[in-house]
Amino acid sequence: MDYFLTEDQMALRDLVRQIAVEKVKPVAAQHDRDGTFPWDLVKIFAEAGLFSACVPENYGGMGLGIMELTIITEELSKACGGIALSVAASSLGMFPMLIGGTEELKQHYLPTLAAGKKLAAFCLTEPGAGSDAGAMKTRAEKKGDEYILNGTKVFITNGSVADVFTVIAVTDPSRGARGTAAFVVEKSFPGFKVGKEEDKMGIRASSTAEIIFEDCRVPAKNLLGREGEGFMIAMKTLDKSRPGVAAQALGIAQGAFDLALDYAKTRVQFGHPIISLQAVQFMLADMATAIESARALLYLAARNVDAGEKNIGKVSAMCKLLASDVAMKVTTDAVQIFGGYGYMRDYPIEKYMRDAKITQIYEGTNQIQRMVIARSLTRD
Ligand code: COS
Repeated sequence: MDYFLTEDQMALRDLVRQIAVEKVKPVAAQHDRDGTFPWDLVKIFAEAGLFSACVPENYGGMGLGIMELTIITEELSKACGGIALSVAASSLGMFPMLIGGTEELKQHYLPTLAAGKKLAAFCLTEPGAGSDAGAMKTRAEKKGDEYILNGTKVFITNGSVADVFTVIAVTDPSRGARGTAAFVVEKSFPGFKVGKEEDKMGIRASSTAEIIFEDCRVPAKNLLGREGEGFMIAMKTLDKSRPGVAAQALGIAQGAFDLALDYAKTRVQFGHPIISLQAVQFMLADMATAIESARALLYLAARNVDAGEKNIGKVSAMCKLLASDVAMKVTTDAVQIFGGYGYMRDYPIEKYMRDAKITQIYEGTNQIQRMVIARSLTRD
């Protein structure tokens, strides 16, 4: 299908596809089994400039957009949805800086992050504030020219491997979501601690950890935007980042589909390859159709975000909702086509099903995406 990619976008896609096939695919199963973070691959991604896609050129980036990040994430996720997340989650951590950072702050942090020399992470979720992000309790109190942070963030992607964290915390508990602020916090700041590293069902090559602030001292100049704007910055961040989750889901779906199609052509039952059976053909037809519909909506959403369209929240939520549901269905059907072998860890297909599940949950569950879409419909 022709999605009207530019020459440069096609060149980027081909480059990342090559890295995915040659470097990521051979080690994906090992990282999944051991739950280890792919530091060697991070170096390769950094050399290829993948961490810099969404960073403007004056901060050392390629000055590209969400469309290019989508291409990168989709291609890497075809090989491994967990390994792909190292790039996507670092971009997520950088978005609040791009949205609310001062010139000085952006000059200070973005070049190193764009070069992939350090990784970033985004801290919003708390034990008691998941879908209800506004219920966060992490406190930030101003004392002189510092903010003192206390609280715990959970399920932080890149949590144990990042050096730079964008953190949303409460500055005025009496004002709800309007009493929050966003900060850039370095791992080296006093009072910063990495807590429990999670042992997950899927995306096991990605780090997911608890982040603890115990009288953590953050310079006041690391405030993003103004006090009161934290929740708004978080929501704007998610509007930009949800296509990234859709891209991850799409890549996972495509990777599983490609394997299932190949398997159906070679697996012989009843004297013929199973692809000659209409039951299998119809499954593959439905899978291919669902994947292309998810891709079409995702590319539209990414282009809308890059064009600076208003109300990107709706289309961004729509593409994440569709692509992640497609990923779950397609990977489940791919396991079905593999039959008993599909259920075995010796074969690569069950990993895709495990990796797919998180895309329906994080950066807002699909129930929250429906809420965002419905609110937009009623408001418009
Ligand atoms: N862009 C800018 N501002 C936004 C916004 C957006 N997309 N969405 C909401 N806001 C603003 C609202 O305008 C409102 O501001 P005012 O008080 O000034 O009017 C404020 O933020 C609060 O918004 P709202 O009342 O809609 O908040 P709710 O508590 O009802 O919840 C949802 C909003 C459910 C959408 C939000 O909590 C959410 O996205 N939850 C999921 C969180 C998530 O995705 N977590 C994943 C972890 S991050 S990897």
